[in-house]
Amino acid sequence: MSAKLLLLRDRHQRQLPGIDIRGKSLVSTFNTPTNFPTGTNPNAVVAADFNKDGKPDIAASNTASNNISILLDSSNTNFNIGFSPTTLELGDFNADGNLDIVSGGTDGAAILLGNATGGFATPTNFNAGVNIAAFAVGDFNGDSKLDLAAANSQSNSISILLGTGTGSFGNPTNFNAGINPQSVVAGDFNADGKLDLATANQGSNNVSILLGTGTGILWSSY
Ligand SMILES: [Ca+2]
Ligand SMILES: [Ca+2]
Ligand SMILES: [Ca+2]
Ligand SMILES: [Ca+2]
Repeated sequence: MSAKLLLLRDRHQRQLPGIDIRGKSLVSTFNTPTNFPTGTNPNAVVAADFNKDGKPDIAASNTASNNISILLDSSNTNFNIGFSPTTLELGDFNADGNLDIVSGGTDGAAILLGNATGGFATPTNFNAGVNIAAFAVGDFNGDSKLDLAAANSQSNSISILLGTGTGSFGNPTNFNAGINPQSVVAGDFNADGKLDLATANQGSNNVSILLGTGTGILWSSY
């Protein structure tokens, strides 16, 4: 039996502790997908261990059936949200230790509060504006409660929705972005300890950086 030993070297060509993969192929076998049913026209997925069994689970948003599919090891449950979703994100918005799901779309937004066994409460709709292309999750005002940033694709803006810590959000406050923002991500881009946002603007071929003030107010600088 041939032995394979993967030798790792650093940039000075010094040998690092190797990974002994005797008898094992280096080639991964990702060529046989296994398919699981969702709702109709799923367009986004997120992975997390919703039922805390140590194995990742899947949530998918379905644009044509207006629902969110939760795929656990042994079950597949759909939650109707009452609008066509375009995106979904995760966070523990009511700080109970269980992951929750927020989803948005052209006509609304909803939150699904999770429990410890992978179940979710009936979705609650909230006002986040219209034409939501994407959400980013973060604590934008530094109160330790998770907030939302929504990319509003048709109004060329970003909305900040401050979380109450109970799974609800305040009314959206809008800030200018580029044209047709399709994606938004949070990060501290100027290293001042306050979360900022970056948007990908499909209509203006650029990225907007909106600097956070730490109060939930953003400065557009693009
Ligand atoms: Ca799991
Ligand atoms: Ca939660
Ligand atoms: Ca907050
Ligand atoms: Ca910053």
